[in-house]
Amino acid sequence: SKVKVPFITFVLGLGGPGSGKGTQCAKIVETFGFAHLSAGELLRKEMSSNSAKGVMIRDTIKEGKIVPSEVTVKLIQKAIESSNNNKFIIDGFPRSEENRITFEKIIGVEPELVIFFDCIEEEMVKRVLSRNQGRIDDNIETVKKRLEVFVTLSLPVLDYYSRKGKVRKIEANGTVEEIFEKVRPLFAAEKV
Ligand code: UP5
Ligand code: MG
Repeated sequence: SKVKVPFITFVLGLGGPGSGKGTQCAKIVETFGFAHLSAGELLRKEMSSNSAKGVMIRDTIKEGKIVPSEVTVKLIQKAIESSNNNKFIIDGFPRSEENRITFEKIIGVEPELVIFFDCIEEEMVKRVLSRNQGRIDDNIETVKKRLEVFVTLSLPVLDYYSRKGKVRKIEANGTVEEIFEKVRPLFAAEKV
């Protein structure tokens, strides 16, 4: 069953671990009235339960791997359906072609716009390791695995949307404000 909202707008915020997706999406929410759907946050909330599913999610995140698509898509679907908003910025999803295909099958809507936060690896690693919020995947071993998964499984998703003309690449190495000044005009230009 597809999501029951008639006029729904999706923007995707994609990029490697520590590229600043969460930070920039929060500013987009604040400035342009979107609802923020962080796939990672939804999964972290779900994993705090000690159910079998919670344990599976925890093990997957600890390994820097991708949680089965149905699990993540269902969480996103629930969040959409319980929101009053009709504009959503999805942060950190889809992370693989399989994720994307499952999402399109279940939700049935394509994104208007895909923002790619393109940050150099050294900077991403530095940011993640200095975050200090107790995330089980913020250690050097898991970060290396997250980077590898990003390159092998997530970049093909960006290639797919690039071929459809939907990707806007933002150079994401500067300060939070500098980066947001490059993000801001996308929303005026695309009328989203
Ligand atoms: N920071 C941000 N911007 C900065 C700047 N310009 N200058 C200096 N510092 C900056 O930023 C990271 C840190 O850097 C923060 O401390 C921030 O203050 C600072 P943040 O905005 O959090 O970056 P973000 O790209 O969101 O980094 P995050 O670590 O959240 O990215 P990941 O993609 O690794 O994490 P996510 O939560 O999306 O996924 C985690 C795991 O969940 C995945 O590895 C995977 O195992 C699982 N997952 C799935 O399986 N499926 C999904 O669909 C989603 C997640
Ligand atoms: Mg994040």
